[in-house]
Amino acid sequence: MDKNETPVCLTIAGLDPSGGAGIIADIKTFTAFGCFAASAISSITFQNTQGVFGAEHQTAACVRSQVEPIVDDYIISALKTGMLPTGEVIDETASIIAENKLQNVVVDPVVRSTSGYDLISDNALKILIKKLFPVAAVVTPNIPEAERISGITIKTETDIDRAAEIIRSMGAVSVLIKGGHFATGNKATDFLFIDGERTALESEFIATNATHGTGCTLAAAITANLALGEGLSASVRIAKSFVTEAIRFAPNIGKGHSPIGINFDR
Ligand code: PXL
Repeated sequence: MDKNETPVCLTIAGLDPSGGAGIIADIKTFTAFGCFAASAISSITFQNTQGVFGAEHQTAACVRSQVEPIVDDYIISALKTGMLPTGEVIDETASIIAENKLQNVVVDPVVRSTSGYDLISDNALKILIKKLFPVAAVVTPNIPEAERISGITIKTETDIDRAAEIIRSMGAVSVLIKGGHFATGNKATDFLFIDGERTALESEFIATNATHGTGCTLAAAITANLALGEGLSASVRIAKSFVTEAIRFAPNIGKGHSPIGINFDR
C-alpha cells in the first residue's frame, strides 16, 4: 500500500433503511475513523426504531457480483461481516475471503435484532460457525448471541468464560463477548478473550433505550482500527469508547430504540 493511501474497509452486511444498524452504521463508522467505506448488501431489511418487519435476502450470486468489482479494484485492509442471512451467502463470503486472502476479518455473528426478529436460521448459524469463525480475527457476540452459539445459558461471569471457551473450540482465536445485556450498576463490561486469555473492559453504563446499532458500530469500529494498523486489544478499547460516546450523543429520533449518534468530529 502506498504510504498515503487511505485504508479501505469492506462490510458485507444487511441494509437497515432506517439508518441505525447494518451497513449504514458501518459506513458511517469506517468514515468517522478516516477509512474509506465499501459495502455489499446481504439482505434488505424492512425496519425502523420500533422493530424489524421483514427482509428480502440477497442471493450468493448477488453478493459475489457486488464484491468482485470491489476486490478487483481496491486493496481491502479489513472486512466486517454482519447479517449473513443464509447458508449460501455465508459460504460465498467464506470463498471470497479465501480467494482474496482477506485479512483483519471481524465477524459480528448477527443472530437476532434487539426487537426479537430472527436474522439467521439455525442451519445458517451452523455454517457461519464452521466457515467464518476460523478465519475471523475476532468474533463479537452479545450475550444472547453467545448463548445461542455456545448452547449454554449465561448468568454469571463463569458462564461467560465457558461460552468463550466453547466458541474458541469452534475455531475462533479471539472472542469479544459484549456484556451490555448484563450490565450491573453503572458499568458496562465486555470480555475480550485472545487465545483464551481474558481481559475485562469496562465502560460507563448509560441507562437509555437509544441503543439501535451499537453492535454493528462496535464491530465496524474494531474493523476500522485493525485497518489502521492497531492491534486487536487496542482496536477493541478504542471501539468501545467510540460506542459509549455514540450512545451519549444519540439523536433521540423515532418512537422506539433511537439509533446512536456516530461522531465525525473525533
Ligand atoms: O444489530 C443487528 C443488526 C444487524 N444488521 C442489520 C440489522 C440488525 C438489527 O436489526 O437490521 C441489517
